[in-house]
Amino acid sequence: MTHDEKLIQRLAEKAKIIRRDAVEMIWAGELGWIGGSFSQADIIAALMFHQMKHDPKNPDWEDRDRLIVSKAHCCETVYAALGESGYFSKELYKSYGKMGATLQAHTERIVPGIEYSGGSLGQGLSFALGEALAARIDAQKDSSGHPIPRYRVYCIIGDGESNEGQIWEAVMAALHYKVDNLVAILDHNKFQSSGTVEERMNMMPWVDKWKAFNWDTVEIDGHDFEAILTALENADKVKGKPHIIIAHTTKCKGVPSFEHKNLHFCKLSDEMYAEALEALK
Ligand SMILES: Cc1ncc(C[n+]2csc(CCOP(=O)(O)OP(=O)(O)O)c2C)c(N)n1
Repeated sequence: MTHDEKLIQRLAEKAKIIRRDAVEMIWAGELGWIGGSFSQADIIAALMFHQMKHDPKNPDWEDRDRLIVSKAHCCETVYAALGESGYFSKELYKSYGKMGATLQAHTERIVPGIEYSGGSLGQGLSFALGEALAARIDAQKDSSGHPIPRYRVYCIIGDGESNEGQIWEAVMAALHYKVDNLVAILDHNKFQSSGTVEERMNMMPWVDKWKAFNWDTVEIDGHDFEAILTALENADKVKGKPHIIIAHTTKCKGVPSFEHKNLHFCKLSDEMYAEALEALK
């Protein structure tokens, strides 16, 4: 263990809060993406409550680190992390998914703190690459004349989403431009909307694929804060290439009776709502 136990506990508590708030949103909206939103919750907590430099009072601060959630359907834990950080009032959760509401079922840039409007999968990594390249503009230079990027860009992609060809175009381009301030995180929860990733489009072995593209590649347990923090910190140290963290996760993580089920886009019954709140007390 290299990280302070108190830090790990604080992040675990934040992850629980954002899962609980996500449940309230999905309950209020009568539909939601519980599975994929919960699988990425620990990663989101580590990024937003520790790793990233950002300022809820100044969401457009030019030098902020960027979080691009390419699997933008999994919006509830992202909104919950923003609300918990103070980007907007948690009152907004009550209108989640309603006609005309700010918080819709795919992230949109109208929400303070949201960097990317998504929904059509496969495009966020390209967007993140553009943001990462932009961080070199007007950047200071190191002693050998290389630009020191003004911020880092984190991009969460899905394993089902990785069927999209555009992901792999971005992978090639990011290496070509040696974009080392770009960290992609694969939420490898083994499911997509209509079944397992393996049965829909088997892309194994994942690690070999990313390594073949010469990205700095690491494979971790995406629910282990120690592992998440270490991977994020190590990514800062490797220069000259982009980084991929292949995070093994569990769809619906956090509510034991939901785990390993593909609750992709679903309505919570009264019993499920009660079970979720009980598990996340
Ligand atoms: C271009 C495109 N094709 C299809 C869809 C429909 N769709 C919504 S979610 C989803 C599954 C994505 O799987 P994954 O990235 O693994 O998401 P997770 O399981 O983490 O929710 C699909 C195919 C879409 N939103 N965009």
